[in-house]
Amino acid sequence: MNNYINIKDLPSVELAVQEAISLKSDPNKYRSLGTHKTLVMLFFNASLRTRLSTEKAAKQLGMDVIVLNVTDAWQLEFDSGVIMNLDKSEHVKEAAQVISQYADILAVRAFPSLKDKEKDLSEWIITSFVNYATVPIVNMESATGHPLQALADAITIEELKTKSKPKVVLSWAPHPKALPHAVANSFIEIMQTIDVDFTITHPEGYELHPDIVKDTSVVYDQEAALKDADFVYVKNWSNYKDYGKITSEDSSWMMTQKKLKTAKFMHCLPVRRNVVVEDAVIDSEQSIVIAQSNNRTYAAQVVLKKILENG
Ligand code: AN0
Ligand code: CP
Repeated sequence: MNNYINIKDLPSVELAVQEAISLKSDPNKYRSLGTHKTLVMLFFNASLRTRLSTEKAAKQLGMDVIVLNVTDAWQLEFDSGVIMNLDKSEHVKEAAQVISQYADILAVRAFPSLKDKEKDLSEWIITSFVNYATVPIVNMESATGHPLQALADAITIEELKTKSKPKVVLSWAPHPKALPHAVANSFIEIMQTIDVDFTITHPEGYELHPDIVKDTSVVYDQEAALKDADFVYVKNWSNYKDYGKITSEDSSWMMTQKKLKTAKFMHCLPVRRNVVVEDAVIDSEQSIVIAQSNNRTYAAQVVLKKILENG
């Protein structure tokens, strides 16, 4: 594997999940693989889990890690042929090549604008790094995908399922801030590759990109969708058609103990309590959000290991 931009870059999701589970029982087994190699992590946005779990994963592979919050660096220009006489001090063409002098792998987090749909869909930031860097690129959440989170979620379901084909439901939740589609997109994509009975539920109008949803069943009636669920993944996303807008804050979509019944509760975190999910759910034994965040380390470790093994 060279880059990890999308879960489709994994040769096999199933094998990656199994490898992550075995790494977990001996996380330092491949410490020599990354010796004298450096991971640079570039953050255009805030992070708690991605930053710490990816650094931990790299260190368990023996790598050195350098983190740069781009707000501390020069403002980057991404467009070609621009007369750079305004606020941008450096072009991504130089920046990506320069970072490649210090890095063996470059990981990037860059959220969408949620204003310019076409530009966000073009994945202009992460694509610029793929195009101009001379080292492999790892997606730590881009405009349209969060494949490290999705892999951690698939690992968590594999570890905690009690039947061979569990029912998994992705359930939209209200949120006061417009959030990206990335987590939902990658979760859908990975659920489509593993052996689960998968349903999506959201208010009418909140349809995600049809190229992502494909033939996955979408049920607008949340209660009907949640029937007999084993895992309920709760996530807000802003409107995709009316791009980046909040067209519903309907609090009746919040996840409650009454709706969850006996299912396990999943969320990528960070989560707003009593807006997205009530305390009684996230504080209960049915919540597996901490297990998900623990698996971020092993998801990142599998990805970095595969890239290092590729030379
Ligand atoms: C981000 C999102 O929804 O994409 C990051 C989640 C991992 N969440 C927030 O900005 C709250
Ligand atoms: N789930 C996740 O990616 O969390 P952070 O935004 O804190 O990295």
